[in-house]
Amino acid sequence: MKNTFVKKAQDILNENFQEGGYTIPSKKLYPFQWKWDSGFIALGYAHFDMSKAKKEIETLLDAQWSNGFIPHIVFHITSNTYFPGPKFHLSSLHPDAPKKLSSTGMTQPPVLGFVLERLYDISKDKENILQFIKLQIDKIYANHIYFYSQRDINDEGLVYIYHNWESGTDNSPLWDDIWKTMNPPKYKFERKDTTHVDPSQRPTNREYDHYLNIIEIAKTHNYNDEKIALHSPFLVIDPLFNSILIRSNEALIRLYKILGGNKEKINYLKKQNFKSIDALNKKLFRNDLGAYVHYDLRNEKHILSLSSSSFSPLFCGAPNKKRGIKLLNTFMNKFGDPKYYLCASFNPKDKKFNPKKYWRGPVWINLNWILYNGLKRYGFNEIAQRIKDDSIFLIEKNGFYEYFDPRKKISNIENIGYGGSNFSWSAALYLDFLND
Ligand code: 2M8
Repeated sequence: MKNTFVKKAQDILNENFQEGGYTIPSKKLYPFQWKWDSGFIALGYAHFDMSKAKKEIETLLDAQWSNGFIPHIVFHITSNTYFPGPKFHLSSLHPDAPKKLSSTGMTQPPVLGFVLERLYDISKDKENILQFIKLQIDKIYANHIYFYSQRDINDEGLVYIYHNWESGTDNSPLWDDIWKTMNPPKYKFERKDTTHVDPSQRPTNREYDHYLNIIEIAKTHNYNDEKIALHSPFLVIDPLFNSILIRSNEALIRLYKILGGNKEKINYLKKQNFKSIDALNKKLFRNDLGAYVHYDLRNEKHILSLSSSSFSPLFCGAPNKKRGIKLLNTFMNKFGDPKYYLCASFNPKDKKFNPKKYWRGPVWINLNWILYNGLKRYGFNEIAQRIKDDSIFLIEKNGFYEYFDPRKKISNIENIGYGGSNFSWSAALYLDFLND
């Protein structure tokens, strides 16, 4: 039985693989290359086709800007099934964007460091994979330098995101109060996502007005980081984004050590990680909530809601053992109710929890993968196993969907897979879960 699902997962990845050497997240709904999707996708390929895993990373890095920035979508082709496309984003406004490839002017969580490390661990031919790593690693290092030099405006070791699409957790209720501080015009545009997916599972048009407005502001400043930091109405320190960066720093340190030499880079990354972990613990942990929260840098306040991102610092080892236990207790208390599959993307006890809507409650396999690895790192094996079992169960019962309803009570009655079908990172991480 398992073999059927493994084959299906491999088929999905192969079918979503494009001539240009990259994999789309899902047909029609997401017809380009996405940054953090590509990282997770490479982990899936690594288990059955290492050359495609490498290609995925190479193609993404081809779109890197000369200042080290890596964009969140690379528009290798044109497509009329997605909005907003290259003509809206206009990455060419930034002087460091490559001329040959258009992209967005925003980024996504920096997964490539830990992805490279996992490729190394999975690969049976260490010499060969090290050659590949040697060719790519400095580009990822340059990306981390970009973050710390351009996105850490208080020089505190924590980097900001300027758009909800940079978080990857796009439509989370976390951002609702920020939308209230804005009053964007009602733009005229044609949504494409809602022609592929039930609109009740996607953001509203008004929410899209906010998303587009932030991009318009960034475009007025030609995507200049300093100006964005001054003018963007959305400026947030995200625990998930920063935990991923810290975890990727850690991975680069290990890989540089394996490669030999590179003393300065190793020292820089170590220093940076020390500072970042300290700042993450001091600035983002709320003792009263027993978890990490987002910080709204523009409005200078914590965002006091819990989401699956609140526990992501386990992934980078930021909490000490005592705090790790506290975090686990909060997790179990708010998200661990046995009537739900793990892990809802937003606190099921919060009135804004919506089990069907994109990032406002459903289970996402990539967040599950991050939490699973974080929990294992602390020896919280039982709950880690529950996350893994739930992820595998949801996929095998419903299909390789983009997200899943966490409510067990409806799972026997209907298919609870939502959003895009034959979704690449669900397929890829299913393979990684099975091979762990
Ligand atoms: C979703 O985001 C895109 C914009 O980036 C969209 O809704 O159009 C998010 O789930 C994001 O995290 C993901 O990378 C992307 C492609 O799977 O889809």
